[in-house]
Amino acid sequence: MIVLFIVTTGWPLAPVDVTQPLGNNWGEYQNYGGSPYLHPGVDVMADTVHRPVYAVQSGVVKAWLTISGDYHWRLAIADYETNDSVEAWLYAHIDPYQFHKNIGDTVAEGELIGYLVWWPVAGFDHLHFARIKDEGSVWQYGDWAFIKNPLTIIAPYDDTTKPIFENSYNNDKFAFCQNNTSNYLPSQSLHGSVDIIAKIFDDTGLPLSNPVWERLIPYKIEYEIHGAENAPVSLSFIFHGILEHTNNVDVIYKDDGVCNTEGDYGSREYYFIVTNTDGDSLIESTDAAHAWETDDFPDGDYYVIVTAFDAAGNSQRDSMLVTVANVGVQEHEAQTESYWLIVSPNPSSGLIAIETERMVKIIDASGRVAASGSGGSYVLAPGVYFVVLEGDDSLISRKIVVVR
Ligand SMILES: [Ca+2]
Ligand SMILES: [Ca+2]
Ligand SMILES: [Ca+2]
Ligand SMILES: [Ca+2]
Repeated sequence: MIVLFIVTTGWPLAPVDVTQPLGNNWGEYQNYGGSPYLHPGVDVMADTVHRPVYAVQSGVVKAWLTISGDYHWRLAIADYETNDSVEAWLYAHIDPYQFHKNIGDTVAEGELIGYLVWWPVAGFDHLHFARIKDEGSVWQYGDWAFIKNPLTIIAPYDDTTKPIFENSYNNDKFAFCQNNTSNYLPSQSLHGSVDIIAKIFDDTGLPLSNPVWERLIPYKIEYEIHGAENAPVSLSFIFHGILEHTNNVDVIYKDDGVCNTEGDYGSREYYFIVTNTDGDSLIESTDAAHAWETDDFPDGDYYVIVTAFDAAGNSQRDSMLVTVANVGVQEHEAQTESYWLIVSPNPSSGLIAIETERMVKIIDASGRVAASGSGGSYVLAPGVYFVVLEGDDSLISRKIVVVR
């Protein structure tokens, strides 16, 4: 038997047992004029200036430093004293000119540790709050890892609203691009490798002085496709764990002249490329290679369905009817009947059917032959594979994605 202990903490601003409004979420797109990045924390909003900040957990102060001027001083409070790797809470935007804890101080849960700095954007006073990890006697450089979304630990999190879908492309719910390009495709004639883009935001249900700041990213997004062939539910993104905040922003967010993702004080528009996933929870550069491989789906009508969740479990789904028209591919297959190679479903959850009149090899991502034989059913572990016709010098192949 596995017993799972879930340890929760209160909030770092009073009242600590009441859900506080948020102004930026974990992994949220940010661009204040430099390079875009993923927000490595949650911003707990303060309705007045100089609000007191309280430790959510006992520990020892390992860092008191600023990453930029007077506005960006931060405390890192490790769970316990050690020079080895240890998890900690990060409390940023602490006023350096008022009382605050210092390196080496031990801190009790609920203890006052400092006061929020007055923020230069009126009304945006906030605590940048994150779960981090580092090692050493003193953490001098602020080069720690951002390891966990605080909303997975903090309680209560009484977010009362569902995520909201907005139109991504004119009056259409979703937008469709040739994989990793800005070549937008009409939804009535999708073909080839297609990225699906959905515009989504969430809020906590708690008002802020500027409604733009209430627009957060959701916690989790999934997509699926239903029609003559189905693509089973696939995890697109989940914003709960390790965040490499300067990497792979463009794997998650579409940002071009049509789907123009924005995240600053004046505008927050989030366009998610829901097909950029291998199905796992890690956001990697290789995820961008993935798309809806429509040539594995017979021509016809399909429902594209996207579901978004917030960290409190509220969910919303939306769908759009589209048409696959792989005209060129079909003509090619009709002319070369002996070269038929149809793989379905794709992506699959493990069981795939291969239609071909020739022998095939299934090759995994490291180049090993995972299976070989004639047409029929194959069961594959999660991963990316290529099916190739054996002995074929014209290189007819299909990529298969098997998700958990
Ligand atoms: Ca919500
Ligand atoms: Ca933009
Ligand atoms: Ca991944
Ligand atoms: Ca892609």
